[in-house]
Amino acid sequence: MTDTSFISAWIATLIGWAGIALFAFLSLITAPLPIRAEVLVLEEKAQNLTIENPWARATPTGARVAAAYFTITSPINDVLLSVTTSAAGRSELHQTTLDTNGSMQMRELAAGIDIPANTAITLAPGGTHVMLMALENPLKEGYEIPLTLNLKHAGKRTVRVNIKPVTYVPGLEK
Ligand SMILES: [Cu+2]
Repeated sequence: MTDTSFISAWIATLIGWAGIALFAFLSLITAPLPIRAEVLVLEEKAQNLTIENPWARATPTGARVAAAYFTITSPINDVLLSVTTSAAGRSELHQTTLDTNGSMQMRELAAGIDIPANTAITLAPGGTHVMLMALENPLKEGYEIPLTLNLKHAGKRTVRVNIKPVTYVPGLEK
């Protein structure tokens, strides 16, 4: 093999590799585009979700836990993945259920809460709720606390939770 044929073989190899790299790069930037566009449309639609009537009961002095509720409606299928608030050390999504002995149990909804399209999902006492644990301060009637909802498609939404009287029952407004 002469020097020149060695060099031209080497250049051919380089061009070959460059071609593969260019092809890989092009398929990387072009192929996912339709998928990405679909996600963008989905996320844009998801922005029209509404969160109504966020509320929580006031807590008695010394209580370190509370529950928060609201009604959420989304134009697309979405998932409420988690919630956070500066008012509590920890916040979880919970489901209240009756066990076989008829006693109330709570379990964490680690996978979140499904929000089917165009269906109002209401978190309420005795059902699904936001569990606020390690409260920084008691929740005082007439005050508000911020609550940030983290949704799969709509992203993060912060609402202000109204603190209702400790005896408040939804639907029995006084
Ligand atoms: Cu709970």
